[in-house]
Amino acid sequence: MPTRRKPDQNAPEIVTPTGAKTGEREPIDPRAQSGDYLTTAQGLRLPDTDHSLKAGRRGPTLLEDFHLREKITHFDHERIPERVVHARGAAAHGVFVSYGTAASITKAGFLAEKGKETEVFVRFSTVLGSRGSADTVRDTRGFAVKFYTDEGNFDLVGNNMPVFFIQDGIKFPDIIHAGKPHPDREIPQAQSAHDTFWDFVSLHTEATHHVFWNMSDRGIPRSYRTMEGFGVHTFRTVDPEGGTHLVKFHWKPVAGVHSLVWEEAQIAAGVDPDFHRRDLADGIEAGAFLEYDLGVQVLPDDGTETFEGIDLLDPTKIVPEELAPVQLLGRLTLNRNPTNYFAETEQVAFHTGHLVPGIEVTNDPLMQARMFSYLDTQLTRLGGPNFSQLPINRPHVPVNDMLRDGMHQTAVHTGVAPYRPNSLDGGLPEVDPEGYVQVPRLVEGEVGRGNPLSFEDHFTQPALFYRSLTPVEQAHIAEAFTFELGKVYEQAIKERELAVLAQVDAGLAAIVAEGLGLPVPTGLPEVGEVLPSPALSQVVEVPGPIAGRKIGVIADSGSDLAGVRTLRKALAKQGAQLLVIAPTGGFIGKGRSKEVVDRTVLTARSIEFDAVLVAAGTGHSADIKVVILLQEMYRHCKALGAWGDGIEVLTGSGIPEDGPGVLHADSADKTFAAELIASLGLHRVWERADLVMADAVAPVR
Ligand code: HDE
Repeated sequence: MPTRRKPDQNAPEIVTPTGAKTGEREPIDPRAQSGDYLTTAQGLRLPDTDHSLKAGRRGPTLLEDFHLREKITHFDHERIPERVVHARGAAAHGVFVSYGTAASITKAGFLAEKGKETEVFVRFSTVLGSRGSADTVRDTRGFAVKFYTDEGNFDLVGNNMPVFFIQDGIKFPDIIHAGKPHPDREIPQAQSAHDTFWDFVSLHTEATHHVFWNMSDRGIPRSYRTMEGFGVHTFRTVDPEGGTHLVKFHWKPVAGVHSLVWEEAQIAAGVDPDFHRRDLADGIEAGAFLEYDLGVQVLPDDGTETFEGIDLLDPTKIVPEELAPVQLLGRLTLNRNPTNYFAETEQVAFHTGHLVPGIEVTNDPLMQARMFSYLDTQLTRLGGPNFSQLPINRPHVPVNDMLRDGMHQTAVHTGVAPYRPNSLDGGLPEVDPEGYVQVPRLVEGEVGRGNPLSFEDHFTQPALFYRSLTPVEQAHIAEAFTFELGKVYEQAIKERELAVLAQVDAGLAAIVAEGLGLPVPTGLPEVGEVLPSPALSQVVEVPGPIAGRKIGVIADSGSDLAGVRTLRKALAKQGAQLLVIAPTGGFIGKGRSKEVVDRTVLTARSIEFDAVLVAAGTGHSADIKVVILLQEMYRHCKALGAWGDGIEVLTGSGIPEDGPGVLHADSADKTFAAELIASLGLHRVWERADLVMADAVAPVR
């Protein structure tokens, strides 16, 4: 019979395999391996791992070869189920530093305390594709952030779009079934341009607003660095005095919000399916860290759960920033790549229910369903209920949870009384009255299935979004609808979606209908005038930062390599990288002016570069790869330039010398560098936008 022990000495302790008590920061050995010798899983040293144990050199393999069996058995079970959505992802570690501006709206320490640093892990993802699918497909992007706060983990599991397809979580399996590849042939992979997707969204018109975001440039981000993030739902925050506030979370990228153009995204999906994850990892490795400001729109918690007529519980609605400005709370910097993809990026488990005091959920029916799903899904994906013990998921504060045993238990719990109250383990663990307590909220109403009436308006906000954009952004939307519906086989689905578009904006419906060769739907009510929200546009008129951008320079041994160096220096100061593209690999130039060749003409493709230059003295080559590179750059609205006689290479490839965004100078001096940086800062030369669009959808022409 165990006897009562003194509490101070015998409090239940959880000891992990690395020897640290759970809750203490683990001295994580990222290799989870030690010693210089190859061993079995039992630590037995091995002399050979290349030959199985056989009876004779040619003989059958022996069952007693325990090393062979261990190695193969483990290999056979290396895969775990991929995420049912957001399977394709890439992640990074970082730090969040609070501006201290949130003190009046939340007691959450990591937000309220000025200068407070909190470690974070962020996973970006696409939604529809499998783990091995391409990064640049047209899709929503996940933006999931785990804050390892002093009060436990807080997960902000958001997206790069502020609205969602459905208003009620019960439809989530349905929209995902519709968006995933068709069940008979398992095609198409990672795309929405197919019948079942458009069948669903044209029948569930609440999806229209999110569909507009997907069809806009937001569906094909340039990089994770240039992507906004949104918590989507309305959250409730609680301040130190117990006052409550409704908030919508936003991530504002310091590098601005930028996208690819559609043809570029398509090329990248083939040429470099890892386009976004490569950019993320390369940027961090080069010291060009990714930065975002976390902000909130603060809305009064006055009991109506609406703001200016917008239902705050409806996740298909935004609150325009002009009506409620985003107040910045702190800065996130992603500054460290994961050490092991599986251990960290694959095994990280986010959950909307990972909350800290001062931040609460609301009755948004989409959010309520998520509160169940994220815990549940880990049971299959991570093989049981102990996934919180995985190093990447472990909080950086003491954990004493009375949860015991189960598959993959790695803690060695001490004590005999994982229940409370108890008299055997010193009465521990104690409960903390100051711990997480939901603010009281009144719940009443008849049990039943159905939506509030305000959820019925599906078209005003897509119209607000569309009409707030610049003509070139609107043209991209028209192009995307025409492309996607053009891939749909069933005419009835196309006609139904055209009817949806007509109710949002008749002008847009007319362009898409013409592109599809179908009649323009008539006689439908259209959204009337809306007050535009310029904050929704991502076209910039003032050059923004260019950190993380890549600039190619075509050169050979005869080129002005001193000029190349001047430009490299100027660009490096801005955090951008200059890459030399030459006919063959190795070096160009001689002696001290030698330059490493970063890409050969064969390995360089336009999608990698934000601008391409031709150095003076570069011999003109009729190499088709150079011509394709330059023409694609021009078509994709990116800066091109040359100095000295380098301009002849450009014009020889069909690039007009006086074309918009074609820079030229006598030498690669500071002025030329400044012009280039300004052009990169504008992101695209939109005057060329129509070059890459079909006539039917290029109203800017
Ligand atoms: Fe998710 N979602 N979701 N989701 N979601 C998952 O969780 C789910 C929703 C989001 O990088 C899953 O661990 C339901 C909205 C991100 O690991 C799963 C509903 C938003 C990620 C799940 C939603 C998101 C997920 C799959 C409707 C934006 C990737 C594997 C009620 C605010 C997280 C997993 C990561 C992942 C369920 C709707 C964002 C199955 C049921 C809205 C960024 O639990």
